[in-house]
Formats: sequence, structure tokens, C-alpha cells
Amino acid sequence: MFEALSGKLGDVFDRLRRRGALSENDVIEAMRDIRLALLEADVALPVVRDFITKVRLAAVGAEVLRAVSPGQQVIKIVNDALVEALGGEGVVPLNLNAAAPIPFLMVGLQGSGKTTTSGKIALYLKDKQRKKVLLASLDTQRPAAQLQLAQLAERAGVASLPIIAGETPVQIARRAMETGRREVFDVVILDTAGRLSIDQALMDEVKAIRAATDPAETLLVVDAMTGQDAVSTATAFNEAVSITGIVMTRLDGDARGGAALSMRAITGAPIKLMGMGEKLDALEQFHPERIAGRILGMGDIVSLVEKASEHVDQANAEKLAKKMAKGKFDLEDYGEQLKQITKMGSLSGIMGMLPGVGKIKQQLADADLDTSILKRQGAIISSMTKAERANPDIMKASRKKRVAAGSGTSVQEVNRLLKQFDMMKDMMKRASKLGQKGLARGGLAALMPQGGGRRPF
Ligand SMILES: Nc1nc2c(ncn2[C@@H]2O[C@H](COP(=O)(O)OP(=O)(O)OP(=O)(O)O)[C@@H](O)[C@H]2O)c(=O)[nH]1
Ligand SMILES: [Mg+2]
Repeated sequence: MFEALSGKLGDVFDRLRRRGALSENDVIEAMRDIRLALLEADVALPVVRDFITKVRLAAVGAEVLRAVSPGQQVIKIVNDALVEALGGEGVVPLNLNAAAPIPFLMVGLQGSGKTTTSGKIALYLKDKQRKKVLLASLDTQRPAAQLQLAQLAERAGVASLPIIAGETPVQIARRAMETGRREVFDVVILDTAGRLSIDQALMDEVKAIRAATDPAETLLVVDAMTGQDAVSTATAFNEAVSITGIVMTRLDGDARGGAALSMRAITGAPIKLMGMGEKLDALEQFHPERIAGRILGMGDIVSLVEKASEHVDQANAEKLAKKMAKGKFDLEDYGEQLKQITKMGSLSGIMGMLPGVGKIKQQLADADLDTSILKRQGAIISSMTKAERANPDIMKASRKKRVAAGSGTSVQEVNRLLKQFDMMKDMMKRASKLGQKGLARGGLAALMPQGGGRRPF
């Protein structure tokens, strides 16, 4: 997400940084470029105007600091303005300060991700907040909708309200709250039906449910990919049912990100969560500072460490290190590593979170180091049998052909993977002689497949 915006702002800042002192013209030019970059990212026009005005005022009023260059100072000012546009400092948590069962109402247009997000929030509340959650689908529009939520509930390991055919959404909502009280649930998540566009019937339904349940949170789920439309959707919902928070979904895709920047200013409601994929654990809290940091490419060690520590299980890592040291690391293990790396996002994404790696990032890009290679390698490994993974030496021509066909790759790619894997194993043996410290340092780099045959480091 935000790649295009991030790239454009990066260019502006590069130009600013190269100058010692900034002339008025430099600043005017930079502001024009930032304005364009924001508009191209689909940020709503009034928000862009306001943003530029704030930055200009802050820049004019800023005291000249000796320790930093004027360019750096402008970057800081833009960063602060971005953080403010995204909602100010800190995460705004879900409101759990209400009498149990606490109703959460999920609203939004069709396909925005309400049902998926309901499942994600249920899993999050259960695992991270130790809450007993009941999921209830009020979607009587789509025949399969209630079943979809019931299946999600099962995957999340939470309860779902038994389906009774013929009830209206308000009746289901009432029954959900009664069940919540009777069976002592902490939170009841009410997932509503979406419509293709905002219409009176949808708003009336949502209003009636709201009146019947008095939710602690009315969460608007918006698809980040819809750009400017997301803003008008949010405005309409907010006017009808005054939302308490926003969940932006599909921020894992190539959304230009403008909607995220406009939401707070337009609705006054904070973005609380972001959907980063289709899986149930692909839900993250919305940290305005970190998002601003990512947009500006200024680095964000905190979220990198958090992400890494969540996904890379410590015990697993130790087991792996032992295996590596003994030279027993096999393709099965490598496949696992690939999964972890792709889970953490693209390599350049991870690198982007480290401060001061802009240059390395470029080198990585030059070396064709992207996750598409990792994904293809993952596919190759998935197409191999267990025996082949444990002992790649048995991979002869016919097996290679089968695996290439099965993974939609070519025999050459299979060969390349096997060769790389051999080299990697060698490197690991050598690295393990350096001890844990050496391994930790060389670890990730050693695991990176190299496209184009060039070394990135
Ligand atoms: N990539 C990605 N896909 C998502 C995300 N959230 C939801 N989806 C996908 O979007 C599609 C629609 O999601 P649903 O949760 O069914 O949307 P909904 O708002 O409940 O749809 P209706 O009930 O028909 O209005 C599904 O295929 C989801 O897997 C996300 O954060 N990232
Ligand atoms: Mg749904």
C-alpha cells in the first residue's frame, strides 16, 4: 500500500535534502509536488488543501534548527501533518467499556469485507483480549451469508448464533443480544447485509438495528481500493448512523491509500483497524505514526519487530538453527521459511520498515529480489513429495518435469531452486561455524534467493 505516494514524496524529499538552504521557490515547488502526489493517491481535495495549508504555515512559522538541514525540517513537518491527517498519535482501541454483552455493529457496502472483518475481530478479541465472543449474521439478503459467518466463526473458534429462517434483521439482532445475556458472552458482533450502493432501505435497516441494540461500536468497513468512493460512502453512513470507528480493508492490495488519509478529516471517526489480507489473522491496529512513517519511508522498527516476533516462533527458530548447524536443513524447512517470509510481507516491505535502508531497497529491487520468486519457489516445493523434500538428491529428470508442471513453473526453475538450495546448505554449514551470532547476521540474507545472479549485499 501507499507505494506510489511514498515514491513520489520520496522524490520531493530527495530534492529538498540535496539543497543546503531552501529558497522560497524550493518550498513552493515542493508543496506543489506534494499536493499533486496526494491528489494522485486519491486523497479528497478538501483534505489536500487543508494539509498543504497546515504544512505551509508550520514551515513558515518553524524556528530554524541548526542541527538539521532545512530539508529534514520540512520532512518532519510533513510527517507531523500526515500523522494528524491519519488520526493523530496512538491507536484508538475498540471500545470495550460497556456492560456485557457488548454489541458491535458492522456496517458497509456490499463486498467491503464486513463478514470477514467480523470473523477477524472475533478472533482478535478471543485470542488477545480473552473475550467470549458471539457472532451473529443479520444478512437476510444473500442466502449463503449466514452460513458464511457460521463457518468463519468455526474457523475462529468462537460461537455463532444459530440460524433461524424467516427472521428479520432486527429480530435476529434482538435474539443475538438475548443469547448474549443468557449465555454470558462478553461481545456480540452483529454483521449486517451490504448493498451495492447507498440506498434508503439499507440505511433504514441499519438505523433500526442500531436502535434495537445500542451498539458500543458502529464500525464502518470500507474497501481501501475504492478510493474517492470510500469517502462518500463514509459520509453517508456517518450521517445516517454516526459511526464510531472505521476499518479499512484490502490495504494489502495496491490501494493508493488516499481514502485512509481522508477518512478522519471527513468523518471525524478514527480508523481503528486495517485488513491486510483474506486470512482471519490479517487484521492490524491502525497506528497513524507508523503508517505515516511507512508513507515517508522513514522507517518503523517497532512494527517490524512486532511483526517478526509474532510470526517467527522462537522455539521453531532454535530448532531450525540446530538443524542448520548439523547440515540437516531440508527443503521442507526451506518451504516453511519461505512461508514465514511471505507472511511477513514482501521483502522490500520488510526492508522499508528499517530506517536508512532506502539505498539497500533500491539494490534489492535491482537484484530482482521480490516475493514473486519466493512464491514460485514455494509452489515448487509444495509440488514435491515428502520424500523429495527430505532428500532433494532423488530429483531426476522425470520428477523435475512433474514438479515443474505441478507448480506451473519450468524445469529450469526447479533446477535453479535445487542448485540454490545446495549453495544455501553450504553457506549455513559455514555460517554455523561462526556461531549463533554469525548465523543471526547472515541468516535472512543467506535464505534469500538471488535473481539475476547478483549478490544484493
Ligand atoms: N485482500 C483482502 N481481501 C479481503 C480483505 N477483507 C476481506 N477480503 C475479501 O473480500 C471479499 C468480500 O468479503 P466479505 O467479508 O464477504 O464482504 P462483506 O462486506 O461481508 O460482503 P457482503 O456481505 O456481500 O456485503 C472476500 O473474498 C474476502 O476474503 C482484506 O483485508 N484484504
Ligand atoms: Mg457479508
